[in-house]
Amino acid sequence: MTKKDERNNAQASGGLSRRHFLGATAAAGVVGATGLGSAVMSRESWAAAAEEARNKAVIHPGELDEYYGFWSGGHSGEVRVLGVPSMRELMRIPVFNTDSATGWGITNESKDVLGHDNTFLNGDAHHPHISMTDGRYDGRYLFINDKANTRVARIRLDIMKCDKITHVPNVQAIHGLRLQKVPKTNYVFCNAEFVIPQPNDGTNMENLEDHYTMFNAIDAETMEVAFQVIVDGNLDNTDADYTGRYAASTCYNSEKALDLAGTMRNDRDWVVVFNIERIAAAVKAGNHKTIGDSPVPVVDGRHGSEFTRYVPVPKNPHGLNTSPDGKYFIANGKLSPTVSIIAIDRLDDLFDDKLSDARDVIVAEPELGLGPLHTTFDGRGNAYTTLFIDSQVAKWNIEDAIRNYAGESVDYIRQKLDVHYQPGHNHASLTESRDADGKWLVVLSKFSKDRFLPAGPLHPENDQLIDISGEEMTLVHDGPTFAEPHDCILVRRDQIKPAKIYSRDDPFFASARTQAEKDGVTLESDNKVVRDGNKVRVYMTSVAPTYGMTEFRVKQGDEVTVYITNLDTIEDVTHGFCMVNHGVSMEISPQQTASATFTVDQPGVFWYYCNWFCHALHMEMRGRMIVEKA
Ligand code: CUK
Ligand code: CUA
Ligand code: CA
Repeated sequence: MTKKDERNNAQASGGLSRRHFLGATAAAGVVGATGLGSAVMSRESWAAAAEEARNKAVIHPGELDEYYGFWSGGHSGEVRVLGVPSMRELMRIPVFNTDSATGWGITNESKDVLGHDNTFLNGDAHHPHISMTDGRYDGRYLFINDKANTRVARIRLDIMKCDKITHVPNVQAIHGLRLQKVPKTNYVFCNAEFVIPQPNDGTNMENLEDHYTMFNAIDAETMEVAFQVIVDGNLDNTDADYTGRYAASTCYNSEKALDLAGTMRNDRDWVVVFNIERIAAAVKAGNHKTIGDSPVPVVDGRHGSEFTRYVPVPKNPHGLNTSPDGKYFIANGKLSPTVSIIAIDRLDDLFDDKLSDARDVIVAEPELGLGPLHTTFDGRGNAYTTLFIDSQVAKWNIEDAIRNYAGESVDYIRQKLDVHYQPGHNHASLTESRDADGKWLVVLSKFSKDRFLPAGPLHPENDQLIDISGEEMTLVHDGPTFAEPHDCILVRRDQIKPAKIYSRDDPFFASARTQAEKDGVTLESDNKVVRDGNKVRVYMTSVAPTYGMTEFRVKQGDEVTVYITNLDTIEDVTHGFCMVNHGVSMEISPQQTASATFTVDQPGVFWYYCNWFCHALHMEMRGRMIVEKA
């Protein structure tokens, strides 16, 4: 242990024990930028401040929220849109799941995205991130990973629908995902978590030396995988810097262990730093290989490579977060009570081999409490780290932690706030961009226990809203939420520009238009049945409260595709189409075309009806499919 480390440890254990802190906070409420006891509010003024904070989160009927929040839906496979600070759920965007309300997974337009041969009914979404230009959210796209089936999806934020899904080859379980911030989001960086045999074709299951995982970059426009980088160990979370040149990922399994105890054997695992410039240059120059049938360029970034550096950090690190001033990567220690702060301006020297030790890029390793998982920022120099085991959020000052590590005796902890319970991610407003504004903090707690009315053995999670605009964090809202948002992102409402109705030339239903043109049908006006062997295409319009056709005839055994074009132009007049007893339902929003294909096995009369309430005569919006005996 160095002198520096000794002082650091003495500071952390002596001066800042959790018990001491809890006691002080409970007694009176502690404020002040210099830490404990510098100014003590009366119980009354503390209560008044808390009341004021809570009132800020109240959005009255008819008023709009200041922020959009996009939540991952965890293993529900969807994305949810909330208003913040009200925490009202505004919308659900089905992505990796099947959705009865909108027809996601049922319609041809969704199958164009999911793949018509898609057999996956599940997904596991963790990390939603919004595209950026020059380090600021540009509101174009949201990207999200699917750990369950090794995919990455893109959502268009104008229509709030998923428009592309990429299956990442050669790897298993895409987990950590972040975007290149500067000059703009050209790459989506994503980590494959699990180490697998290469090739994984059953020929190579015993020799662990040939097993590895990879860091992946996806082209944000084409959604093709641009390159893959072989690494030592495994990969957990990732983030990118504000120069566009570096990305960094945590590894919790440097041991490449297959068992739990094995993954905890080393006191230090590492952060892998990726030199994006060098990797992109090598790929461009053709200095790469490919694996199996996949055309994706692969470079080797294992120890000794020019593409990566391995920075040892304690222990099974999890979250990796870039500070909004662009100065630091922060790796969260999980099994260590510390976070490791990496100075990004030392990475050039690290890659040029000018440092004697890779750990020379670490400028502080503050002790925060038990189970640090993720860190977020207020743009005023403070960081907020979730402590999973302590069930707290620690607010701490980055520059003070660095001074402390350098040997000055300075308290860097500002406050610890109890949360309920066992927090994973936390996320402050605009925190991943240059515009981090330090107003709101969402803490995504994994357990809710006693916080809500019980609803059976399965409990909701608890997303808590905390006001961080002042010196003191104040808890203002509990938000029950279902299976299991890992992460969220908060953007100013002016940064998102949703469409009110569809544009008729929207590429989302381009394939319907292509088919209609082949059939000589005009989607906007024709109501027509086109027979093509045993394939029948039924084109109809809809205007509240009627379909363009109240009856169509097909034959038993036909494969029927119904295309509906909603001619309503009034915002919010969405129609539905549900074919009874055929497993078909879908949304058709104003000016949208939607289609679904199904087989008619049974002769008889089958009603179809509108299932999105659209009019006083919504119940009457219906028609009959007449299936003649074969
Ligand atoms: S991970 Cu879930 S709590 Cu998938 Cu971002 Cu850390
Ligand atoms: Cu159309 Cu309900
Ligand atoms: Ca480990």
